[in-house]
Parts: sequence; structure tokens; C-alpha cells
Amino acid sequence: MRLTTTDILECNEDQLKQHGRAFDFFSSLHLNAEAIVEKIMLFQVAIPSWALGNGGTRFGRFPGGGEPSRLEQKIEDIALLNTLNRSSNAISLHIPWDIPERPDEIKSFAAELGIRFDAMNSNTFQDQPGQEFSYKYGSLQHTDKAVRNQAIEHNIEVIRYGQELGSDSITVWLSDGSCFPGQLNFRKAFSNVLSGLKEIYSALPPDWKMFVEYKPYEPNFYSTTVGDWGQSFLYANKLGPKAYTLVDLGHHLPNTNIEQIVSLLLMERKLGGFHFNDSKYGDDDLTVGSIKPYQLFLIFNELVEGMDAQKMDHAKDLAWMIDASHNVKDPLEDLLQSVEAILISYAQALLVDRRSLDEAQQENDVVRSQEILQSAFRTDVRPLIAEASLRAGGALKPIDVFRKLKVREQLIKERGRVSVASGL
Ligand SMILES: [Mn+2]
Repeated sequence: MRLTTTDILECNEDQLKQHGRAFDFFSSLHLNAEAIVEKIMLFQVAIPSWALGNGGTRFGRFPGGGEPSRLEQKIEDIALLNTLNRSSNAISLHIPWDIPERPDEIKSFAAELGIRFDAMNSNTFQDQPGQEFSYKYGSLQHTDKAVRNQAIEHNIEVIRYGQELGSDSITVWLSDGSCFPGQLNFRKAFSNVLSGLKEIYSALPPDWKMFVEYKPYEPNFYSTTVGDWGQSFLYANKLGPKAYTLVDLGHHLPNTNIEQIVSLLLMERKLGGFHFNDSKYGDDDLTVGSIKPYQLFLIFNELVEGMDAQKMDHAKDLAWMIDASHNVKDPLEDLLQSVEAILISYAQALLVDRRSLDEAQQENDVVRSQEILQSAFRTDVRPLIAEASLRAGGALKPIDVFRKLKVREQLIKERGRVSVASGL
């Protein structure tokens, strides 16, 4: 199914007047409204190929119908999202769940729909059918060199696929670790992973980046060999200038100060990318901004401050991606909510009065510092998000349009009620 700009313009019609009033009012209060709209229009968030169907838990899975079962259909779903919000023009592929059989054709199919290929993701946390060695006791950390080599070769294969598709980065997330004390020699595990990553790193094309993603627990519950940002940062530093740390919001112990991590990684020029989601307890993979919107804002506040300090391009210099799972919602509606939450936090961070905040910090005026941050956070910036979408030909209210045009019903008609997305 494809949506046209005309479909969307018709849906916008009813709301144009009210939106115009809201945007004008906002602009009369905030002189930088126009500049923020321009920045929002440039900001794009990649959608992972595994987030387009209903996920599940180890207790069960409840598919919603009309899920994309082929890569082409996944790309079509992302194009639907992007036609609605004009802010998600990239797909992040997972190998082997989404091996492009004919990369050339897939690449031009995606380009026709205005979709490009973001970071590639490898998988050494599962055994695939026909695989020679098992990853039960880890992949790059494994005691057996043959297993390590198999994992290295897989990552290099993922880079090759990415090259053919026009991607320019690989995200390595390892589930390597241990479930019980004594199971693992931490130093040996660390150095095995390091030498594996070095081999993968040396296979990177010149303009590529490698992202090292960390996670404190699950599926291993005693230790994880890339367990936190310190360990990831160690690897990234030892690997070289093309290696970076990737922050996944769900990959922290409860109440971790993620914004401080972001600030320091930016200072060291070692923050490479971001996986957005939200969580209440652990790696819950909930809709972005659904549980802790203030934390998301504080993270964006540090992102904007830190990227500006390094003269980085907000839209291009970090890899922005959603990494969520949808158990009870329509995945496409959930993704629309997530992208909107990201744009809202970004816009609020752009509203922060940096000069006044700096002065307040210098004067140790704690109350004023908090007032400045919270006044940005409590500003309703939705007219700016809607204006950015409208100017780019998108919907003023993407979810309303998704429902009004009965997109899910159409997808079920096309693909069937029992179609199941490959992946998680
Ligand atoms: Mn992730």
C-alpha cells in the first residue's frame, strides 16, 4: 500500500486553520520558532526492519495482522510512515533476518520510495539453521577460536551487504557474557572480543563507522562482556577513530544518569549513535517518551549542547534510530508516536535558553537553572512539529491520518490477517 501526498493534503484540510492559529501564537512568543522548524525538517530517525511487526515476550506473541513478511514490504511500511511524518526516511537492516537477495534491486526499490539504508546490524546472539558452531557460550568472546572466527566472518559479511545497499555503518551488539560467577575469565573474554572487533574493524570500508552497543544484562544475567558505556568506550578507543559507542536508552540499570553519559561521550567525540525506546524496569523497549519524557528531554538537552560545542551537524553526525518492540499496539502507530516524541524532545532542547543557563550555572543559581530547563520542557512544541511535517508535505496529525485512511485495514487486505514479520 502506498499513500500519496494528495491523500494527506485532503486529511490536513480540516485542521489547517486551527494549526495556523497555534503556530502563529507560538511564533509570537518564541523568536526562534522558524529556526527550530527548519532543524526539525532536517532531523530523520531510522526505523529498524524488526520493528514493523508485533514483537512479543517469552510468554507469547499476539500478531496484529497485515505485518510485512518480505523486505520489500518492510521498506513499504517505512515509506508509509515517512509519507505521513516526513521524519523517518531510513531503514536499519538486521542480518540474517533481512538478507537482501538482490541488493541492487532492493536499493533502487527503496530509493524510489525515498528510503535509504542506515546502520547494518549483525546477529551473533542466536544460532541460525545450518550454522556450524553454536553461540551458546558467546560469540567473539568464545573460548574456541573457530566460533570466534565464525562470528567475525558473519560481521564482515554484514558489512559487504551494507556496502551494496549504500549503508555506511555497522552496529555490533553482542549478548556475550556469563550467567554464573566463575563461568568466565573476564580478562580473557574482554581480549577475545577486542581482537574479534579489531578484525571486523579492519574490514570496514574507509568511510564507514562501527558502533559498539552495550547492555548490562539479558540474555546473560551475571556479566556482560560489553556491559556498560565504560566497556564500550574502552573498545571504541582501542579500535580507532572509526569506532564509536552506541547508546540504547533501554540498556542501563534503573535510574542511570544517561544524559551525563551522553555529555561525556560527546566531549570525547566517541558517541556514534542512539537507539531510542523507553523503559520502566529494564530493556522494556516501550514507545519512546511514554514513561520518562523528562529524561528524554534532558538527554536531548545534552545532545544539543554537546553537539553544538563540537560543531556537529544534529541531523547527520549521529545515527538516530528507534529500537523498540510493540506487544499491544499497532507497530506503525507506535513508531509514529515514537518519532513524534523524539522530535518534541529535540524541539524543546532547541528552545532552552543556553546563554541564561550558562550564566545561572556560573553563578550557582540552582533554582534558575532548573527554571530554565523546565520552562523549555513544559512548552507545548507540537505546533512546530506539525508545521515541519506540513511544510515537507506530511500530515499535521500522522496517527489521525493513518486511522482515517484505514491503513492497517488495507495492509490486512493485502497481506492477510496471519502474516507474520520475520525477526523478533
Ligand atoms: Mn539497541
